[in-house]
Amino acid sequence: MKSPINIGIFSMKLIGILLLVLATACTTQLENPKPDELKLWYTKEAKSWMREALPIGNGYMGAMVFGGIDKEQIQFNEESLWSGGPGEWEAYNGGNRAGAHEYLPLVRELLSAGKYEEAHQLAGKELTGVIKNNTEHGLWEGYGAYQAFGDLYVEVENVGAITEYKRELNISKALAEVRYKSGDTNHKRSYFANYPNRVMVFKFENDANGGLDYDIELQTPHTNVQYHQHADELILEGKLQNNGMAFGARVLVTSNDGQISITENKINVESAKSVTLKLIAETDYTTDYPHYKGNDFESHLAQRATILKTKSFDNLLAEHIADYQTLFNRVSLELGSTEANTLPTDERLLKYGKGFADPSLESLYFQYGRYLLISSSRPGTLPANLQGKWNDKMAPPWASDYHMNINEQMIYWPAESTNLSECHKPLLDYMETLVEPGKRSARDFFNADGWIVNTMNNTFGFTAPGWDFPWGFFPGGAAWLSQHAWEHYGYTQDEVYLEEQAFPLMKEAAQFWLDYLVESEDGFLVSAPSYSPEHGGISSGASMDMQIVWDLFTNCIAACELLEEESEFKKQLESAKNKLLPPQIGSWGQLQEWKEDRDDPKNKHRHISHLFALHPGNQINLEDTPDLAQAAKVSLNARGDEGTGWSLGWKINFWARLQDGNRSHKMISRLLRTTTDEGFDMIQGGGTYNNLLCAHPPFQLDGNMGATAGIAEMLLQSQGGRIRLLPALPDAWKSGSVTGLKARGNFEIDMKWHKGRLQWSRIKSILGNNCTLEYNGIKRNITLGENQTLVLGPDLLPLD
Ligand code: FUC
Repeated sequence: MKSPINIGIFSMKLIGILLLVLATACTTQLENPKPDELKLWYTKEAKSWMREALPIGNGYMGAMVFGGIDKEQIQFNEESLWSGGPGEWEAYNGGNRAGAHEYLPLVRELLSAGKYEEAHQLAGKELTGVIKNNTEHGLWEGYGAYQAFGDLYVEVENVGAITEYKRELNISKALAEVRYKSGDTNHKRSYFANYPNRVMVFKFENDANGGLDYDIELQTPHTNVQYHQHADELILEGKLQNNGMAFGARVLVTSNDGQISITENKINVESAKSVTLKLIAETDYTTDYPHYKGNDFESHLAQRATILKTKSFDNLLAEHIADYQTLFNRVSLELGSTEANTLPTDERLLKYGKGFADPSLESLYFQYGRYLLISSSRPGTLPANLQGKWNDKMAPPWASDYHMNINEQMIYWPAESTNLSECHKPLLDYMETLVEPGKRSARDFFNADGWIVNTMNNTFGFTAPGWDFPWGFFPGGAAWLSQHAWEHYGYTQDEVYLEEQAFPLMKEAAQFWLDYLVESEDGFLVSAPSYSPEHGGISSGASMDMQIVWDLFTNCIAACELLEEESEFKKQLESAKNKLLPPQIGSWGQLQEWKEDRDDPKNKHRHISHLFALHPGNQINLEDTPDLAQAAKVSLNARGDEGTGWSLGWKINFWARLQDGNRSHKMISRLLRTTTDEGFDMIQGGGTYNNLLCAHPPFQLDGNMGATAGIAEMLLQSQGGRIRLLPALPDAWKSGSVTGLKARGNFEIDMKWHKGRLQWSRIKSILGNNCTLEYNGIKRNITLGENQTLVLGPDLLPLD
């Protein structure tokens, strides 16, 4: 018979084994997913810039790589090269029209009298911005446009038939590669954009006996330029014809084995097995209002060239990958893969468009959005514009500018939720540069305090309404941007930032609205005049204005409370907020786009501005305002499931907020439909080019980013003080996992689900904040210490 002690030891051993088994089970269960190789790849060289070339970028510069076999083309940009502004036109002053506000009372009187046509005429004439001349798309003199910078061409000696061609972009490393054989010779090329050293690096290699010849040439479409060649360097210097902006680029050429020589404006490398090119570029632009110039780019380029000569390709690549992955690797997403995973991306996209389920194409698209943001928006750079930093034209669509009536905000929607908070910084810093010119616009047009921006913004402080009233008038732009200032705080909880950067921006944006709102006959505060973005007519109190102002006032009040200050200002906001015209439900159950009930149920317009309160705002939600949420649904259904790229991107988010994952997924499928349309389709549109860039059409970055944000929103939501796990999981993503998504309050969340049901979630509180979690109707308050992690089961109870 065993003694009690022995039994004790025995049972302790048993418990130990059991614990071990359990622990092992948990470890297997909690193991982070191994991502598929995140690659876009093709078996042909790119012919089309917009549809096929592959984008790389370091925030400051962008490049499109074609992978041409005999002649490589690398088309590149530097973010500040813009036409227009004070250099072009001495009288340029951000589009402002001195004394315009004198017409404001009359416009308001006409509106009150119901004389909309006359109000529109007058506002169109007097409350619009001034540019030098009004010509075609993107050729707006004075306003200017983002400019193509140049092309680097490399002629490659190929001997024999070309086989095994492969062109790829590995977004796990932010590295593009081309490989092929010419005869028996293997060729390999690598391309990446290094942020820490602000350089683009390209390497051409072959294993031919005695090496091969490469001819390198730098070109620019600009005409006022000089080319110089030094021993191993191509130098380009120029000034834009349009505004005299000075710019320069350098290509440093190195080869361990080849003979480097110069002919005319080319560098020739003979008998080389390997050639490395380092490309740098800069301009004399600064963000300093009102002149926007004075950057000593020549000495910066010279200094950088000296440093770069000491850095090897391997050195720069290792540094680049480490830097990039610090951001990129924070989030992984697994949605399950199918055999389509093995196909080249263009074929895969085609198959997807025919209805073949390919969830890992969707997760690739999600990660591609993160890749594009990291590549076009890093601390110290300008924000990503309509095309990120990629543009091959002098007159790109919509000037490739900053559109503030949806597009620019959408580009930054995924910044916080997909754990790229640092990439949000350029937008927040850019906002600061708009305050001074924006105050001038508020004063000139509305005789109001505070700052505004309208629909279109350039790099030269254009903050006036656009020069055509129906699309150009949107003083709500700064208030909407202020949501970004607030959200950055919401996710990071950085109070120093809130006090020093966010609150001043928000406060001055709110000050404008305190001045601009007027009391309507029925006693509400409304905006007047007001124009629902690109979908008027002119009226008072269009819903989007009211919802954005509600959002701004709500956030400002919360900020005042957190900062324990500004009690007078806070009181003003509270009393104004109580009088704001609230969202209204119209005759067919819709959420009204205007104060008046005049929505057309057949209208399919791409802008769905009156649903701002549902997303990205939170004034309307399923729980607190179910009737309004239902009305938003009615409106959304009426608008239908088609739309331009960004419009579809927004619809993914709307349906996610309405917790209809299948409908969100339908929008993703629509967006990922393959297209070759490079024109301007303003109605049906939408789609994806072979390089996975979103087609408005034409290419706009917003659609990519709206979808990336939407996918995050389907998996995790944290608005309204609660963290919802898998709130809009579609049937198409039966099993999967995600790591590293961020929730407001500075939490990091990982989840794994199986057959549509959450298996576990892992929540980490970076700052030791408490939170409320919600899944499948269960709610639980969670207490966590600083950097503490908790693993929970589907019942939201701890697993370990
Ligand atoms: C807004 C939209 C257009 C386009 C442009 C860049 O004006 O209405 O669809 O996206 O921005």
